[in-house]
Amino acid sequence: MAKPIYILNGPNLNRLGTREPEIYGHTTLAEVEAMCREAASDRPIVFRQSNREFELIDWVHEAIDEGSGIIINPAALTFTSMALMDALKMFPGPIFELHITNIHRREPIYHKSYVSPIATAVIAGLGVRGYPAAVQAMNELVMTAEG
Ligand code: DHK
Repeated sequence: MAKPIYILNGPNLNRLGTREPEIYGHTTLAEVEAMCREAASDRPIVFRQSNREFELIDWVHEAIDEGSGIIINPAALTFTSMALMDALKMFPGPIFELHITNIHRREPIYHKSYVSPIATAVIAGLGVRGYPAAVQAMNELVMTAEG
């Protein structure tokens, strides 16, 4: 069985759809999950969200053993968590850092990411459609790696 792509979401993304819709849109996280499952076609995915830093780190550890690739929207932890960065450094496969908004067009506090220096790619500013786009690209990458 093909190893799953892990899609991990950080703090406050459980409120997607009602959280600052003028910035993050009206699509809910459950709808984003459905978009990702469709984009993944036969590839299994693990789709999770947590407001707890340690839980995201535990899931990265799980992906080290079980996953083919990681797509992560660390949300605010992007700019604060060296612990999450250190966990991601141990992951042997491709890592996509994903943001719904273009963080580089926002206030300076959103400009320095701890994840970007270790990510294979960064997707920011496509809105929620960045998720299925990331899944499609990741699927092609890991399929190539699996030969
Ligand atoms: C989501 C958040 O929660 C913010 O803390 C980030 C990111 C941006 C997003 O665009 O998906 O800065």
